[in-house]
Amino acid sequence: MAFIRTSKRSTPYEDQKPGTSGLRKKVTVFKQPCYVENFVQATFDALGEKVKGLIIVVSGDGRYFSKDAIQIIIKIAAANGIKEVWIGQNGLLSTPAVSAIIRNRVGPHGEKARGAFILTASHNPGGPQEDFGIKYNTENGGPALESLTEKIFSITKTITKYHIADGINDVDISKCGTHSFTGPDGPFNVVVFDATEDYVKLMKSIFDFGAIKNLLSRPEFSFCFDALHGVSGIYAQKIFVEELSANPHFLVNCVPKEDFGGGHPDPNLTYAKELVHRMGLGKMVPTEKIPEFGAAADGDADRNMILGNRFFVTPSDSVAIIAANAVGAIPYFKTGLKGVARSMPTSAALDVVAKALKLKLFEVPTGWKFFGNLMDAGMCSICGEESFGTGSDHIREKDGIWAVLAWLSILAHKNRGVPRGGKLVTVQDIVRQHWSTFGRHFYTRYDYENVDAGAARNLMAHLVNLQSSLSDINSMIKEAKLNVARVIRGDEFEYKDPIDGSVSKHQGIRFLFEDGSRLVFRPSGTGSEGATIRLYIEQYQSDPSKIGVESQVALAPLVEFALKLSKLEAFTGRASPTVIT
Ligand code: VG1
Ligand code: CO
Repeated sequence: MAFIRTSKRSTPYEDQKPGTSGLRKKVTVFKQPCYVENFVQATFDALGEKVKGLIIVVSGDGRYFSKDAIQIIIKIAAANGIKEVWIGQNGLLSTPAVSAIIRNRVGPHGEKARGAFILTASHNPGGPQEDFGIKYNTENGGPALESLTEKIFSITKTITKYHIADGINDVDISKCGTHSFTGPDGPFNVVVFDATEDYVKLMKSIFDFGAIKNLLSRPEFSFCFDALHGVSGIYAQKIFVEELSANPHFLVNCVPKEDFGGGHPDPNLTYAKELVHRMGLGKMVPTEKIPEFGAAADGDADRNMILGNRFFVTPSDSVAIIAANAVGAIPYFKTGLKGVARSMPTSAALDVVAKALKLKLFEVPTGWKFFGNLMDAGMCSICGEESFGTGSDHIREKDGIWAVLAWLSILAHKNRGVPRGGKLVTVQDIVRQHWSTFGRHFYTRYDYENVDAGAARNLMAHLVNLQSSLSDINSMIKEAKLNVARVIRGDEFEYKDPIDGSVSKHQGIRFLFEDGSRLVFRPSGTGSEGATIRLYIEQYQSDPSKIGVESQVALAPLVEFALKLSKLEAFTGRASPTVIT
């Protein structure tokens, strides 16, 4: 079928600035005339001449409005000289699967995709009144770096036209197959393929599926995976049930829904209610037997939460434990780790492991894009964020299902000597063992969602001012008899990328204490409305007699101090946070 290229006039929007991970707004905002068109055209303009003849991937977590956006992007891509658009069946691909496809999938003539539009607002809710998002990933499979997103943003502010194919009708993305067209730049194809095949192949090359299958077949082992109605469900079905023969009853909410069943597809103790209940961590005691292992992923399947029987593993501990056990338990790492990395607010549990294993540790700002250069340079194998993000250099995104397979591998490894029917080493045993070897980093995060934007700015300005009055702060600690150590430093985190030398400033306000404790404040860059303030609180404990204390109890003095110091309630009018992790 032939099409022609037409250029349509458009007027710019002022608010198309990509945040921590792409452009995220309410669906109602994305539905404004030319809103999607402008952003997509601006991305092609920012990439410049090199878009001609490229293959790009377009898909996402299946949230409401994805199908409309896919059809628009196909037509704009065709008119901009893209050669092929690769789409997961039904427009579904998890964020990690997109990254894997860019890096590994090869077309019939040996060509690879060089970029992707990922349609997701990740852990934010979906539906007509909720959130949508578009994120551009580049040829290494990772999110576009700030240099590119800044360029896209500046183009969106002055854009006057976009190009669109005239003569391409909506493409049927519900069936696998190729749709061929001819345009002014030559042939243009839309290729629809199975959404799971590339990712499943990659996972099989990383993990020992035989060992995991053996663990899952043990009658004394049970598992519960909750996809929260996000896209991870299709991968869970393929990998856990079809490849690893897990009992299908181990999976819950594994059919993707456009509105995620009305919930937040956010794998934490507040939003993953059903799983939290099943694992015995809710207010009610479950009537069914509690599984040994529980896990959840977010809407686009790049986040994960790991639970044991009545036990929560903090994401900061999770990455440290994976790093400490990777070489023995996961074939991909058998020759050793190249280095490890964490985002700044993530606890230092990983630092202690890095020191013991004599590995280099990198501390980067919040956002997975900052790990990309380190991995491309072969300096980092495993990395993580406190926000339920864990992953490795197998791709350039965090990876929820990978994290679950990593934990299953560690469980399989620790239980390899336990006879069938014997008492299993549990998730809790593994974590407690880790704490007794490395010490424990008590950790909590308070999120204040949808705070007035002006109030949030004033709060941050107040915190910046406090950095120059540490002696006053320490007198206050003394006078109020707060049970916390002396503050020795207050600063704003700044990062210089060791590979490309780029500098990222204002990445969070830190107060560092004499005993290694930390308080971090930063505004979120992923919200779609108002401002979200995050407060991160951490304290290290190496005394074995104090390691078992309840986390919120251990951290109470620091929390009290953080709220007093920041005057958070006075600034925001919030007496308590929206979510505590
Ligand atoms: C949050 C997390 C950050 C994560 C980002 C994207 O960003 O804190 O660690 O990388 O979300 O995750 P912010 O700026 O709101 O704190 V996802 O799963 O939403 O792509
Ligand atoms: Co996500």
